[in-house]
Amino acid sequence: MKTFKLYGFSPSGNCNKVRYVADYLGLDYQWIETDSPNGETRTPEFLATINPAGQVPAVVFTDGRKMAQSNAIMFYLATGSKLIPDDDFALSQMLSWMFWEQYSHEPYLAVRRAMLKFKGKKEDELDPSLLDNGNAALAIMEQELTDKDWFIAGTISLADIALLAYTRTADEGGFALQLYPNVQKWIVRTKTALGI
Ligand SMILES: N[C@@H](CCC(=O)N[C@@H](CS)C(=O)NCC(=O)O)C(=O)O
Repeated sequence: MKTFKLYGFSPSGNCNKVRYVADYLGLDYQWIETDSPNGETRTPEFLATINPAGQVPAVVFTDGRKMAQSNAIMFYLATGSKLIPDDDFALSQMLSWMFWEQYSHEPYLAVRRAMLKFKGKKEDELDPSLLDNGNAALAIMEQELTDKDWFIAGTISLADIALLAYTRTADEGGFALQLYPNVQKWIVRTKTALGI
């Protein structure tokens, strides 16, 4: 059994991804609320004992081992479960979506939301490329979901959970989810499967 402390900020999609997996798998963990926008991940103690990169999510296992990066943590927690396909090619496809999420999706959907929701910015103060690139990411998801319910292997996997985290809150970043009906249906499907 993987037992751990999960340092996370409740509104953060990156942190919630890990929480979704841990809850879905019924893992034994303690959530430690960590106010990242207000510097709680940048204290000398946090940097020295939890994550030298100064970010959440971060986990500390009961044996003292630590891990950061949402998608890596999810992968470790879910290893051996049905959230990761057995087939090597499907597993690599799952990872492909998870890398894409961190490089081509989260930097636009999460950042635009953070600017509006936590940094007090107005729409007209934001870099227009955030909206354009975020919509490009949503359009790719919409296309991918044209003829399937899940991103890979015909069932929910970590790819869906990684992508759900900031897609479900896209409206808070000023994105019009109604333009993406396949994505909207997939959000409901994935939330239902996770029981959230
Ligand atoms: N790539 C990282 C991103 C983590 C991240 O950006 N965490 C934010 C909260 S969502 C944070 O802790 N920011 C505080 C800071 O950088 O000072 C992951 O997926 O875990």
